[in-house]
Amino acid sequence: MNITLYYAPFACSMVPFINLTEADAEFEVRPINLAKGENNLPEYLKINPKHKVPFLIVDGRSLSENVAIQMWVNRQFPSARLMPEDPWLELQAISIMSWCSGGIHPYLSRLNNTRKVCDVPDAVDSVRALAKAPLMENFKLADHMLTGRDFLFDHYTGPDAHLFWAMRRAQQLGVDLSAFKHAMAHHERMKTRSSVQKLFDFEAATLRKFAEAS
Ligand SMILES: N[C@@H](CCC(=O)N[C@@H](CS)C(=O)NCC(=O)O)C(=O)O
Repeated sequence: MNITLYYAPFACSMVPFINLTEADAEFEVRPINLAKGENNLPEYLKINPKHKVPFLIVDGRSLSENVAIQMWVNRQFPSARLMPEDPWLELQAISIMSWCSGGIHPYLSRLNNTRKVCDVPDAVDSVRALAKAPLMENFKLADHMLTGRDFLFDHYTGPDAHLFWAMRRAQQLGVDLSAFKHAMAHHERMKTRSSVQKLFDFEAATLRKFAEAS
């Protein structure tokens, strides 16, 4: 089976990178330089008109959207136990991943590029503040969910990587999450996983290659 993941440093495509690694899958990574607009080049638009990452190609068939990609990884590699086995808990896992991609991610995108959502002069600080408030509300919920537990479920599952990305990106974009002790403990725990270490190494190597090429 040929698995290709289109990925960009810092982006939410690190979630399937981590989970494919957790599943011990063999996969090829095609880095996309978002800062250079490579996601809007005709050759990428041809395969993914949504111009986003992550994007997965499996034996010539393509799949977009993080939640669907993670469900595929879980189905393909069941022994990795990337979703809870109990059907109701599996739905809870899908609910958490959908929350990360639909409830949290859009506010991170606004912080990342305020101009994309509001081009009114001098509105940057206001857009940032309006994005930050719901992020804090959401991470407070995550903090409650992680109180007294190591992972979102009784063992590591895919949604842990999704939340990890969201919290990492928020901090990279200047949001202080230190008040959320349980969520931050989860975040630090995630950093010690070998899949996450592998991601960090790959990200650093990709950034070096991007810098050399420019
Ligand atoms: N709903 C999508 C969102 C993917 C997404 O927005 N990815 C960002 C990077 S984190 C991206 O590719 N942005 C480039 C663009 O919007 O053109 C998912 O969850 O997979």
